[in-house]
Amino acid sequence: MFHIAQDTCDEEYSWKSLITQKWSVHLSTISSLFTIKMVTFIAISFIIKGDHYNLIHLFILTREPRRMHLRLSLLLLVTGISLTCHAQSSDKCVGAPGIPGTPGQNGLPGRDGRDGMKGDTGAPGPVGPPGGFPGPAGRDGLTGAPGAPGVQGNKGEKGDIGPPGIAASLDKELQLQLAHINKRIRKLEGVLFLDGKILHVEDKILGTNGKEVDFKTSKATCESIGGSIATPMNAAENSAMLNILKQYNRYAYLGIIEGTNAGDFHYLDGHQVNYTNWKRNEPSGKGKENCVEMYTDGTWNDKACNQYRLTVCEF
Ligand code: MMA
Ligand code: CA
Repeated sequence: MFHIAQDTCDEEYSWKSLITQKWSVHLSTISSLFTIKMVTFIAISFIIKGDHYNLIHLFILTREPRRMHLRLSLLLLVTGISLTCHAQSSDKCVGAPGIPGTPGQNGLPGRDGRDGMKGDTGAPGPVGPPGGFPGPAGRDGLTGAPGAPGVQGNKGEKGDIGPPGIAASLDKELQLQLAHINKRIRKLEGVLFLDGKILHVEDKILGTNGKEVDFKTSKATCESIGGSIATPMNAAENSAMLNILKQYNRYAYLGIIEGTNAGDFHYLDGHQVNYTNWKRNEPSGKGKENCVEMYTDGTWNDKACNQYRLTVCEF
């Protein structure tokens, strides 16, 4: 009929619970059978738990015997409710911690997980056993580089003697061609002479390109056009070269160099010089100035070969 809190309680609560559970239920059903002794017992229970309100009601009921049984039943009902609520709201007590239970058994295995990502490509497999068929032939390769020239063959046999010709001096056709060529050369020499580029001196022609370079370059330039660096062999040639230097107001190297012995100057073909025009107190280099330059007064000076001098060639 009434719900009672199930917590472990102290002694006072046990007493209230006893009253509520035992007395309120059972006495309400047998209230018609109450006697004075029973009423007295209930009154004592109210006194013990300090319920003065119900205690007063109990005495009021006992003074009206006619309605006592009905009132007593209702009173017991209210008392049970009161005790129950009182016990649930404020008289709970904290019990001692219980002993932990034994661990449960392992659960069943879970379901399979989802498929993982695709793995890396595996390493190449081992070479298979021999016995496969050879593949088709490849295409022709590129043409190789030309080989080295072969060894020169033996000289052939001498040919037959040709028919007799005519002397060049008697060959009119050839003589006409030579005359024509000489005429054209004289015209060109005349133009260059007028321009101051060349000078005739005895059987030599002297010329310049107007450039100033060191001895080595000047020599190479002259040789590259079929001439050689100017080398006066006498006073006339020296004078002709001086004319060119005066035009350009520049010094020029000569085709003369110093040998291993200091002061031993010679031509480029190795022959000893047989004409010189040294300035006074020159050569003075004592083996340290291995080239020879011409000043603008026509005199010579031994000089280092790395200076920039006018290129003058002879043909
Ligand atoms: C320079 C140099 C020489 C030359 C002397 C003459 C100082 O050296 O040109 O070769 O002999 O001048 O004084
Ligand atoms: Ca000198």
